[in-house]
Amino acid sequence: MPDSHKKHAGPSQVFLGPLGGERRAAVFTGGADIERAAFLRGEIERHNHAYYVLDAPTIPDAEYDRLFRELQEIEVAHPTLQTPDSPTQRVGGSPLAAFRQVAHAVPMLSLNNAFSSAEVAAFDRRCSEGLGTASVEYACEPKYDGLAVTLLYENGVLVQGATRGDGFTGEDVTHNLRTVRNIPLRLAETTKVSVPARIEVRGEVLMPRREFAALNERQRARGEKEFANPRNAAAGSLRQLDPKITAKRPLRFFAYGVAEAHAENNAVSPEPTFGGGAARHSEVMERLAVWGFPVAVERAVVQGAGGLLEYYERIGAARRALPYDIDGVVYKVDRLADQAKLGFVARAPRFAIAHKFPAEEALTTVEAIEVQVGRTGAITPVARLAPVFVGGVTVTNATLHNEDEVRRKDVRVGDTVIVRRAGDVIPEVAAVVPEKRPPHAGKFSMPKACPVCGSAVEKPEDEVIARCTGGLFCPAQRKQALLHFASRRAMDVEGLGDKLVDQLVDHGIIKTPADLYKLGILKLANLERMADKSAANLLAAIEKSRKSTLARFIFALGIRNVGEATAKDLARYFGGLDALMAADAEHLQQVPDVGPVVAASIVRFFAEPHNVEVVEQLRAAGIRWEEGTPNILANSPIAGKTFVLTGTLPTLTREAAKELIEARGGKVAGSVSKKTHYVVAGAEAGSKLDKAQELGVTILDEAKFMELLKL
Ligand code: 5U1
Repeated sequence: MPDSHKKHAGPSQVFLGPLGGERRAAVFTGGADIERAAFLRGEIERHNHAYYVLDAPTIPDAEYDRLFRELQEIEVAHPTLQTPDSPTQRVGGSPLAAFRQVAHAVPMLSLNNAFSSAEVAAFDRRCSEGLGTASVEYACEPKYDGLAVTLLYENGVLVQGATRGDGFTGEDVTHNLRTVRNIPLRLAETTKVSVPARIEVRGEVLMPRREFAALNERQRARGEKEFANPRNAAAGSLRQLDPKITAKRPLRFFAYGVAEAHAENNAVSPEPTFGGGAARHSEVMERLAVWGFPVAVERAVVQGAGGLLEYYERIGAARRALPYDIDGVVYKVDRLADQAKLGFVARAPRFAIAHKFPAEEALTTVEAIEVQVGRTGAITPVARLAPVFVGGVTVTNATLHNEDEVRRKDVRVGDTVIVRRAGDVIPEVAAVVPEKRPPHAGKFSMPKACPVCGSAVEKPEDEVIARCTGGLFCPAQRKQALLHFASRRAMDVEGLGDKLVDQLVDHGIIKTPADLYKLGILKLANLERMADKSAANLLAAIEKSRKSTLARFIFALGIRNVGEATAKDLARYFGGLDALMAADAEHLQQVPDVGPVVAASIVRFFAEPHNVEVVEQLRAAGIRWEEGTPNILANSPIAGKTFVLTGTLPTLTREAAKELIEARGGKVAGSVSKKTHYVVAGAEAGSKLDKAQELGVTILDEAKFMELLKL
């Protein structure tokens, strides 16, 4: 988020001490301040409009802040100069006790829906027959997935804002709507279109997707309830009694029409003028934009059913790229006189229709929570669902991402959940409906063993993903493991690519990389698109790979966190595979650049008997390399171990003992703790010996010490 956004979004961050007010009071010059305040209001709103409506900031943050602060100072010093359309009102005033009811002078109707091309064609037919014209022009725009509101302006100033409610009576949320940054508090006056004395503008309040995700992130960090979707977040934010809370929520408004407009205030005109005689809905939208309202840039005027369907396809394809959620498109007969002619049926206009996209969210129940093992061993909890039609397909599974996510959303077996499938994204459980939880709904726990191969499941503390540790053995990871094993920088088996691996694994010919070395021409010849020559080439490449290097072999095993460079370091340090396999985490950390995370991965890999089995099979298959000269530390039994020396040893000085330890990769510490591995005690050992006994640390005399060092 750019800084300017934060700044414009939060003038409440501007601190104004009492001093500011006093200072202004001292320089109050009556008329000059009135003029200055009016000028500042105009300037600030102009910059707000540029930033929030046009998406084109016009001044640096610091300058915006300066103007804002100056206006605040004038208003604090002279409260009578504070007007309801002042941008300082956007930070939210005092909380309300309850919402006042507002009767809508013009009911806020709902739209009929169309779910298919046939229904759209029928709508077009009804319109053209009703109007007696061969072809009708329509104004089209996205259907925002937010909350409908109505805004009343008198003499260009926002005086009331209300929710739709039941369509006839809504709630007065003026205090909250004033905090929505892209709602004009005063209509822009231009020479192009005069501002009507009284006008009621209708539109939708919503929360952009990205801001919604950030809000949920903040809610999560504070341990507060997250919102299921942007629409719920927008609704929850608008129905706050405390406008200061609403002011902090990233709400946006889009205007989609005018309910009524009158040239003169309080004139009850049966023929709304729409601010100076607009003849078409598309012109009304232009005027709204001129007055400062945000309107959809995606709007268009099209001809007939063909034009409508093309528009639907175009917006549908662009849907995911829009910054906010839409649930369809709206078509309106463009000419206002034609709208009036077609009129209304029941509670919906005949001249408009909403063409809905397939719903992206639906309710269903969780029948089970199981886990799925991915190609890399990642274990993902998956909700098995009662089949539900969502996002245009029937969904029976939804990802729960990881164990933390299951806990955070508190998803349990038997729960009713909101499932979301947006675009081609994998369906996910967006939220649980807590009121519908049955008694004894089953909690999920991560299995200890991989459901596919039975190997141990590990989840390092600082990671979110649990993994199967049987990388070389696990059928779920077979293809990935094999491709990696054969890759150029690993065992370099030329010609063993994706398609071949798919066939070899799918036909059950290869289960582990060791099976590669058992392949014969007969097995290969039966595979698709495998000519004799290719089969012979592959066998030759496999044969060639038998002679390799230890570093390549270590890398080929696919141990998590062990890349090519680490594999080389390990090979150089240990010189042979047995020493590597026997090393514990402390010992492994003696290798340059190997830290606790890498060391733990290596230990985990060789602790899994399935992996060791495959390593042995590979060695038995005749893979060989020249063993290097191991680092002196590689076979040291004390590498990585911590010693404490106390008392006088019979022959060794303390210095000599220290040198012996350090030369073998051990460390010498000054005091005994739980982390001490050995205490070497001589005559007149003091409190360190007592402490070692207390903590159960192994105590060695000089002879045992020398024995340990194999001296
Ligand atoms: N975009 C849009 N949404 N929407 C909702 N336009 C629009 N128009 C509406 C409604 C209820 O009603 C008018 C056609 C009266």
